[in-house]
Amino acid sequence: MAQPPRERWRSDFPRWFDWVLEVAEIYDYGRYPVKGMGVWLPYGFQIRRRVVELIRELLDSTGHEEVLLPLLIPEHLLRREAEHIKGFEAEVFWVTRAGGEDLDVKLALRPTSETSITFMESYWIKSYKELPKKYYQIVSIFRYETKATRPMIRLREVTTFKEAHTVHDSFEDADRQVGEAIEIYKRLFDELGIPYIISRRPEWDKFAGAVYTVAFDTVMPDGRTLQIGTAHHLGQNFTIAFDVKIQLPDESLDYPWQTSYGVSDRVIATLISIHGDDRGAVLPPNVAPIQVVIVPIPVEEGLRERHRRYVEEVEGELRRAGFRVKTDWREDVRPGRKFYEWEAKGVPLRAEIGAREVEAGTVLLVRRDTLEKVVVERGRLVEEVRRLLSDIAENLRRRAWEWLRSMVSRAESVEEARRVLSERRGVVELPWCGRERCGLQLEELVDAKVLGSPLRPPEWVRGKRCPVCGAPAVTALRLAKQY
Ligand code: 5CA
Ligand code: ZN
Repeated sequence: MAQPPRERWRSDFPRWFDWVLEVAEIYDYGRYPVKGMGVWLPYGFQIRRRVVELIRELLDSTGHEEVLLPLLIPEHLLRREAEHIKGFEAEVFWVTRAGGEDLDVKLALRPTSETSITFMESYWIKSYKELPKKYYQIVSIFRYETKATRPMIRLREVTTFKEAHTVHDSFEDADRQVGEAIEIYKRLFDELGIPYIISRRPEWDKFAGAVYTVAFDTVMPDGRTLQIGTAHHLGQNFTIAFDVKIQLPDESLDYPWQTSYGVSDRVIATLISIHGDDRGAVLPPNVAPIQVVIVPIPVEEGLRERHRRYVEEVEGELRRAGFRVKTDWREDVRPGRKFYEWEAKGVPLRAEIGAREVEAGTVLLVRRDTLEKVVVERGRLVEEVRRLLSDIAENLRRRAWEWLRSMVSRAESVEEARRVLSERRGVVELPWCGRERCGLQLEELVDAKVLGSPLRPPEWVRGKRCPVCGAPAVTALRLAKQY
């Protein structure tokens, strides 16, 4: 079988990403005969499982309760909140027939679950004493995306959609919850070494039905940004629409406040992309299905038995120490070919064991992130592997943050912003008067999309002026070429 060419990680990122998903056997995309829907392969599924476990740990440990709601939402529920359906109308998949008959009530494949969970909350929650209440589910959602679909990044079936839904007895408590969501996502992304920028989305780009939206964006290897998570303050919009009332301490009834926040397959797409290189993926050790791959280097006939035993001992020792290890014993594949495959799959450490290692009582370790080689004595193997894996995690995180920081710049004029974004993309911050009209015009003039503003107005805009209207800046506006 002919090998696909190695794509260039930075200079041709979309093709690199397609290539890596295939060569590393992570995700089969583009062959299943429904557009925007991919297949998780065994190796990819294991990465996904570890990311999902991390998300569960973070949510469970902060008082979130996992639930599971139906996939189908009847049309009248989805239409109940006016802004929400306005925003999602064009993206909904509908089930209109069943058992050979037209349905009386059209059923939507959930595009997200605010409507169905709020409907149920009207039965579940009666008093402020039960609040705050935090639910989440990890499910597939369906959106008929019209922008170019992409594996994991823009799907029509999002298979790893974690949506959290919370209920509160005041606006302020919901506000605080958005803050908690931000802290949880920071921890998630930090665990995965994914760098991020947190912005308050502008009014014209908030979630359909939200009071405000806070988003996490990252900068992909080609300089385009990707939204990797969002948290929304929903106010009382949904509880009023669904007539959910709770009793307050003074015994009066009022509509509770809600938030929702979500992440998706994009998180996995990002961790694969951001740490990669021209050889393929480089997986952070905490989610790598295999942390150490042992490649036995063939030896002469006479040494074969000893060599086999030595390799098995090394494997056993690492396994007992708790590492995820695999020995690639395939006899019909040459070591060089094995290196290539395991590098593409992003295994953090490779252990080579040949005659030299057996004779000297050592193991040759090769780091995937730097390709550095380290000769380690058997007696210090476990300790050294532990040190190297944590060093790799740290190095990936540091490298990724350096990259992101290098891709965020400030500009004071439209021309400057436009030039930076067309030369190297990334994110540009401009002083902004805060007016929607100027923001929308900046998108046109700079030829980029608005990410929003920092959560607090930055110092540096003080005394600066909006490049569109010349009024004093109240905050900064971030613009980027987005995925
Ligand atoms: N109900 C809210 C909170 S869960 C919600 O649906 N928010 S969202 O629309 O912003 O989606 C949450 C996250 O899912 C987004 O931040 C984005 O990272 C991811 N996402 C959205 N659409 C897609 C898609 N078509 N493919 C992959 N990921 C997506
Ligand atoms: Zn202005």
